[in-house]
Amino acid sequence: MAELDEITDVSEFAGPEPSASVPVLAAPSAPASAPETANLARRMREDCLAATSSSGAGHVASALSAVDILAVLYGSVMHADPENPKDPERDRFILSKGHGGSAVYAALAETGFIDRNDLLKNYYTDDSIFSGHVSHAVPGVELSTGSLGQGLGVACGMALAARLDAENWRVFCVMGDGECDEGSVWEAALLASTLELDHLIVIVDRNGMQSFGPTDETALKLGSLSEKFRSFGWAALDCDGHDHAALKAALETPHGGQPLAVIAHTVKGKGVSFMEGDIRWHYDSASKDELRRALSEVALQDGGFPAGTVVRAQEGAEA
Ligand SMILES: Cc1ncc(C[n+]2csc(CCOP(=O)(O)OP(=O)(O)O)c2C)c(N)n1
Ligand SMILES: [Mg+2]
Repeated sequence: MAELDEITDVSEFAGPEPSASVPVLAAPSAPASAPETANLARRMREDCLAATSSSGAGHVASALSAVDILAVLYGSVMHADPENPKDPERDRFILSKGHGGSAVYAALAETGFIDRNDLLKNYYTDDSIFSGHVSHAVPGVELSTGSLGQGLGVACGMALAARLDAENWRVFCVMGDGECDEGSVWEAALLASTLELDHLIVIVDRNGMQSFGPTDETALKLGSLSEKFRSFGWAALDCDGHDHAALKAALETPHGGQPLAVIAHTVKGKGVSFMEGDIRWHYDSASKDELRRALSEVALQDGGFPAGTVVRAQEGAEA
């Protein structure tokens, strides 16, 4: 914690100075294109890494796994207004795998709901609203989670509320694949299809790992989750959970009369070579040297724009 100021200034790891025509992330009313959501994802990865490393928090790999899903949701798919986080018309988002909360905070910070410096300084510190498992004390967060298997039931309730109020907003719920070992997930899944909750969209972060290792070897055999959801009366499809165009297309698949499940195939720790697929990073946080290496890798993943461009533009640098 003593070196917070150094660590939270991720711009030192970024690329060249921004050019005069800085592309700034589009407002939610004008959905971002694939390069812009790629750029959003890169900035989110920087934030997840910096926040978890400086605070000594775990679960960085779980957050990195879901970053692309959240970047597409927040940057391109969901209707959500940072100026009005309680807008009754907003789409609702639940991170049911609440241990990956730093990814939600990063999405909220990088789309203007919360202050990024506040997040990086206070994440996982005593009395902070930014608890390691996602908290609804943070503006833009609908539901505190952390005990796995609960988010989908709440998402069903929200989708039913929208139906009863004749509202058009949707509910997006991201779950872990290990989380699908919980019986409550499948009880809620049956409820959703029984009630034909077609405003409900689940995205399973299918990284093939849970807390002790591979899902199918260290816990229950999950097999094909899309087949399972279909057999439970859902529309369901598989996609690459790091391909933004594929994710967007999957999330916009027509599914009239049925809830939709997108099984997003991901890599735990995605974006940092020494974290990818290594169970250590379910628990561990990066040392200062590891953070430096991780950020320098992530800085190269900028969706076609010079690394560091939008981070500095948002921090008020003159474009
Ligand atoms: C009900 C419950 N049981 C156990 C845990 C402990 N736990 C935290 S993360 C985790 C693994 C989750 O794996 P997965 O859902 O695949 O998420 P990933 O980190 O791979 O994205 C477990 C078992 C918990 N949080 N809640
Ligand atoms: Mg998993």
